[in-house]
Amino acid sequence: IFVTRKCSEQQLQPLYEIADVEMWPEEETPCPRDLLLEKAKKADALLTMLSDSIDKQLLDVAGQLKVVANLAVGYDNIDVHYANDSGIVVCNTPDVLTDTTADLTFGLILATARRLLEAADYVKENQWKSWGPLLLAGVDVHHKTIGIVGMGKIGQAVAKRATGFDMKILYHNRTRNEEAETKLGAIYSTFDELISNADFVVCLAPLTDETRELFNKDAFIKMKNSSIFVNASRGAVVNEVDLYEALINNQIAGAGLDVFLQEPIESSHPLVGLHNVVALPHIGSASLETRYTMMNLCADNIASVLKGNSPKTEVIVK
Ligand code: 8YV
Repeated sequence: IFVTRKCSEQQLQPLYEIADVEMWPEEETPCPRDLLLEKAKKADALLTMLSDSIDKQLLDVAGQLKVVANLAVGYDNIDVHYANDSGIVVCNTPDVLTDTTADLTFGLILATARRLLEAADYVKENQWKSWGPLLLAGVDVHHKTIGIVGMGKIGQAVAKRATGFDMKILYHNRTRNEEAETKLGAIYSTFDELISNADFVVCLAPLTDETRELFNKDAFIKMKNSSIFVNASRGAVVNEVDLYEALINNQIAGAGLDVFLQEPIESSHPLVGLHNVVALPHIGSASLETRYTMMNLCADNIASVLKGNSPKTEVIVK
């Protein structure tokens, strides 16, 4: 079993009991492609990260591979069709990260609206010399309208948090989400209705052909000048040049971003330099509890497949 990033051995214990486990020893540096290809040739199982491309080339050389367990709910780094057709099981980590990612998304909403990072820097940089009535005044979150694009489990968990802030909830999704409508009062809207009426436009949709660059110049023009855009799904759902233009031309008021087109980004990235952008290093599911649980689930899934049983959370695409 090859694990492509340093993980907690304790959480992967079930794997050590059934096979030889090899782990790329770096926590923050991805396993080089050449090494990954070499390891894939001899592996029965891979425990992978979003930064590993599990494509046709890799799947073709992986002669004895039975299962790929991705430490993420998203699987846009994996050619699942091809893996499924080749008889290789693909697993992800849904559910266990829902609340943690929703907490972070709501944190981004609050941080952007209430200028929390600017305010914290203000204190750290010793600029706080007196008080002013409009000093670092942001905008309210409570009683505003949130528009959630992608009402899956994480979207619904964000909507649940929004009810605690007495927000009006609009949502857009491929299919209607009855539970969100009946339990949380979420109102189904077309994409255009949502983006033109929401104060906070929050994207939690997976990256697909339909969502790639969904947030582009046309979309930002339709959004309110006072609106804040929040993205905790995938960077590629946004055209980043168009977002930058929308922010500097005051077409929208701010952005809270946990994800980017090419990760990691550098501090010289144009969006990072804007005062009204809160940029985070893709930490949606990054609580200790959740990351350990995700590792446990990956280990459990791999062990099940290698023992000839069904994994708990398999990804099958049609
Ligand atoms: C990942 C994520 O866990 O689950 C996802 O799809 O984007 C994150 O929660 C993280 O990027 C590690 O791969």
